[in-house]
Amino acid sequence: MTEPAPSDDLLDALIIGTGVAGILQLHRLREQGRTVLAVDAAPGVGGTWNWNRYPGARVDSESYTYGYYFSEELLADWTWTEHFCSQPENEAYLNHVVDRFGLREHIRLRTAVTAATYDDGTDTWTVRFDDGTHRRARFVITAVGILSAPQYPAAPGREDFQGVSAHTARWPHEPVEVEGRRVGVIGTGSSGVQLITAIADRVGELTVFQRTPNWCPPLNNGPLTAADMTDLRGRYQEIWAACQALGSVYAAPAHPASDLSPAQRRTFFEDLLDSKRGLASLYANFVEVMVDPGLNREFAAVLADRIRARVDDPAVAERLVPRHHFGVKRPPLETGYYEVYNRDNVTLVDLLEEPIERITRTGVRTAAQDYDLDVLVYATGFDAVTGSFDRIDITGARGVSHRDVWKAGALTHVGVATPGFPNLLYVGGPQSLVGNIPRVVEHQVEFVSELVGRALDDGVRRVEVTQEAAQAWTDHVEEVVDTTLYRTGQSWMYGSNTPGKARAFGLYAGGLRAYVDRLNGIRADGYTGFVLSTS
Ligand code: NA7
Repeated sequence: MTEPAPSDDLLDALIIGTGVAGILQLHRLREQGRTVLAVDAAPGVGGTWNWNRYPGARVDSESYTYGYYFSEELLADWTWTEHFCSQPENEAYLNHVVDRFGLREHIRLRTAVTAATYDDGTDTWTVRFDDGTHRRARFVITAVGILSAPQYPAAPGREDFQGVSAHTARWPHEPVEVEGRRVGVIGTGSSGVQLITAIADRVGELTVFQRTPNWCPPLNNGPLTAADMTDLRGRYQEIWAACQALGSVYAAPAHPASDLSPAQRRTFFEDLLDSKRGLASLYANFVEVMVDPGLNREFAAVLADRIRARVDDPAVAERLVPRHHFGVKRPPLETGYYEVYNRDNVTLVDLLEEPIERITRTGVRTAAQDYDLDVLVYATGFDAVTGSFDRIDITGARGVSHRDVWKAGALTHVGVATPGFPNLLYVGGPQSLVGNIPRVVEHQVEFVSELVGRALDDGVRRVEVTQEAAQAWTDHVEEVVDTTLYRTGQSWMYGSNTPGKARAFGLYAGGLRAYVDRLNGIRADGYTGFVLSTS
């Protein structure tokens, strides 16, 4: 008898993606002794932290709230060097986790999934790769990320440009030479803000093409000493527990904003920006800031004053002051960003005044003029939330197309599965937390691992969610966000940055505790909204 070819071995699970979510999912299923393969298109593990290797890339949640918490030994032996670690440090950490837990032999890199098709007859998935091979699996678990399908401007001529060009989310492994060169950057989201700050003093000329200015609170990063790490290690459980409300170490004030006078509130806001770190401007702020337009304007006015104080040219400062409510677009966090615009070698081009007409052989043509460049960087973000799913041909039961089912926006039961796609489960996907992704992912991975483990042990052939359950969660996601100012925004969270995309909120604004309570309730009630079939 001949051995079956490896591609014919039926895996218990195939995981798409080896970022923060995929690595943890792989580890949990390996702990159960399952046959699992994780595949990734990238040349290395790390997902976001492999692809986004542009100068200045770093986390905007504290390193110690962004790492894994599943292993005491891992917490004890890893040392973070900064409050907000850089991309190389985070990539090294994720590689360390993969090696420490023996996961690398279960990972296939440089392997893009092109299609995944469910077979109703055998209740298995066939997953096809870009090298022409395939694998079959009982379960497919996507860990593809909600910010991983890079998006370029629709302006024509991108292929005409004769200089060097790169997208921040597909940054080359070999260095991109910017020293002394004329560099253009399109986009001023988190990636643009980080990159612009990192390269401004190295380039010859820097032209920043800004469409929408965003509110950028200070990151307030700093080094972590050996003593800091000893302190953190002693408080890891406390830190983890604090993160269970919002995914952050910060908590909103217990009293309402109206308890303070306007002058006291000003002092509170100034202190928030000066003495706290990272996304404290969202999480340690009054909850009403994301609900009450007046209070939001009050806080934004403090940020606006700071921009005007830091940027020498008043006309440039005005272009950098946003008009939308603070926080409805995810705020980039900055360290010296605004001072960049005081440099002689930096020009801010306001695309609201002079939109891009096309990319040319020599650079960027706007409605006003041609900008000649040696290097053109696209910091233009992602086809967010559903984009990385849409780039795979996923076909479920009875030939249903995943892309079609999500045409009007994601439709999931608690962000974990979609009706019509048995044995397809998501971690780190749509309709889960706004905020610190690893903190929600760990709960999803536990939920999915238990569900898959139970199905495999109990002879369950199909795990599906009902249309009613998915519609109810999707309605709930919209109801919750409609109580906040997010609804006033144009952001990737709504898909507004992708031309032609239906407007639907892709995350869950109800907080981590409410989300986890929902997951726990579903599990405790025997998987409400799921149908587990043994025949
Ligand atoms: P973002 O936050 O989506 O930012 C993309 C930026 O690129 C933003 O300033 C966009 O302006 C701009 N953009 C996008 N398309 C165009 C076109 N066609 N022309 C001009 N400018 C454009 O992506 P990032 O990578 O910076 O950050 C993503 C997330 O990663 C971030 O939220 C954090 O959670 C971490 P717009 O605002 O759409 O007018």
